[in-house]
Amino acid sequence: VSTTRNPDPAFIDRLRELAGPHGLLDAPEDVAPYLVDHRRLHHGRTPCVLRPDTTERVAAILAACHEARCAVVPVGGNTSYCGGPTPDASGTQVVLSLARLDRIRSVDAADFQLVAEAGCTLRQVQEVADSADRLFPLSLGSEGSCQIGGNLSTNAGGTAVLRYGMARDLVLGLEVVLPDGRVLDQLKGLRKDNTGYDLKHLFIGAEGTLGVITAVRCKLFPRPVTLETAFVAVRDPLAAVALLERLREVTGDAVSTFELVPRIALEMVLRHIERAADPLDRAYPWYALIEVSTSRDDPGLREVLMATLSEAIEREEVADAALAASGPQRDAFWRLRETIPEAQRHEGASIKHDVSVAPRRMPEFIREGTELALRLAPGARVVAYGHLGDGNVHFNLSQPPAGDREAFESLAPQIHRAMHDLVARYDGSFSAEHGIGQLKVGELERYEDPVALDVMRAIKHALDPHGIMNPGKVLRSNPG
Ligand code: 2HG
Ligand code: ZN
Repeated sequence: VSTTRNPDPAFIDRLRELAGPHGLLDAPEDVAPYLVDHRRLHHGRTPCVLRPDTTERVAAILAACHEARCAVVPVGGNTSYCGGPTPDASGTQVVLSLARLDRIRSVDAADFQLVAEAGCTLRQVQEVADSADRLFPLSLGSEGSCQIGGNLSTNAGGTAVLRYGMARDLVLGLEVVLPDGRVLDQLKGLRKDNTGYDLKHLFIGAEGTLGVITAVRCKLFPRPVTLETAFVAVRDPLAAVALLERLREVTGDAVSTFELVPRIALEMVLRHIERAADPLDRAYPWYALIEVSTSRDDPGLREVLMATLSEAIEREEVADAALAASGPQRDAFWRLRETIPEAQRHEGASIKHDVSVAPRRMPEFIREGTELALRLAPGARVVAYGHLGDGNVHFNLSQPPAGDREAFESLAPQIHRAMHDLVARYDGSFSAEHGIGQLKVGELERYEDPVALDVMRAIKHALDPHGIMNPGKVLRSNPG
C-alpha cells in the first residue's frame, strides 16, 4: 500500500529552501509543461516543480521527501512515449526536473569516456564527444531535447542499437541518489570490475522508480570517418532481413543502421514534412534506410555496399537504391526516417505498439499483425516501421482518413490486447524500447513472468520502502 502523503505548505517551503535559488516553480504557467506527457495522453497535477542544480541538492530533497513520505516524479526532457515523467492527478506528487544539472564533468578522449550530468541533452553529449574526435553513438529523434539521465532511466534505444547497443550498453558508471537521499557513487568507470552486483544496471531502465540518476559516465567510440548511407527499395521485409544479414557479413559488421520504412510512412512524410522529397523515381512498397560506417578512410566500403545491392537486385530482393552523394543528401534521407512520428501525428489518431520479436520472424509478424489489426479496425492504416535490424518495429495504426477520431481511439484497448497477445505468441516484447511508464503497467502485469514481477517488487521495496519514487510507474503502487 502506498504510504505517500499530501505535502503541506510548510513542507513545500522546506523544499524551496533545499532546492536553492530559482530551484522551485509553482506558478501555474511555469508548472503547466510538466503536467502533460509528450503524446498528450496523460494529464496530472503537482504542487511544485523542483529544479536543483547539484547532486547535493537532489540528495537533500530526496532525504526530506523520504522522511515526509512525499512522492517524487523525476523528469528529464519529457519525451517519454509512456507517460513516465507525468505526475498523477492527486496533486500530491512533486516533480523533480534534472534540467539544471547540465555540466559535462570530464572528457577523457584517450580512455574513450566522458562524464555528463543527468540534465545534459543527448545532443550536447554527442557534440562534446564529437569535439574530442569521438562518437557517442546513442541517437534518436528527440535527441535535441531528451536528456542523458532520462535516456539511461528509460534505457533508450534509437537508430544505432544494431551496432552499439541500447543506452545500457553505452554506460561505464552512474551516480544515483537513492530514495532516502544517500548518494551511490558508481562513477569510477572501469571496463572491468566484477565486485559483487553490478548496481548501475538496476537503475538503468527503472524509469526513476528506484532513485534518481544524477550523472553518467558514457562510453565513447572512434568517430566514423567513412560513412555510406543508402535509401533502398526492398521487395518486402523478408528481403530486407536477408540483405541485412549479407551486409553484416561482407562489410565486417560495419552496418550501423538498418531501418524499415513502408511506403505509407514515406507518403505521410512527403505530405506533411517541408522539403521532403521521394529519393527514388517511382514508388515501392518497402524501403530500408541503411548506414555502414568505419573509423578509417575506406573507399572500398562504398564499393562493397554497391556490389551487395547489385547482387540483391539480381535476386529481385532489391528493386532500386539511392546512395547519398553528400552530407546534405544523407541528412535528407535521415529526415525521411526521423520525421515519421511527426508526419503520422498529422494523420489523426494513432494506436501504437512498440514490438520486438526475433528479426527473422518479423516479416511473418508484420503480415499476421496487419491482418489482425485490419480485422479489428477496418480502414485503419498500418504503419509498421523502424528498427528492423534490432527486431523492433513500431507497429502503429493511423485512423481511417475520413473517420472519426474518438471512435477509432475507443478501439485501442481491444487492439492492444490482440496485438500484445500476438507478440506473446511470437515470444516477443510489447515494449521493445519505450519502457512501461504509466501507460503499460497493466501490460507488464499481464505478460511478465510472475517470478520476474516478484523480484521487481522485492527490489522496489528494498530500495524505496515508502514508495516515494515515481509511484505508479512500471509497477502499480498498490499491488494486489
Ligand atoms: C522512432 O523510432 C520512435 O521514431 C517513435 O521510437 C516511435 O512513433 C513511434 O511509435
Ligand atoms: Zn523507435
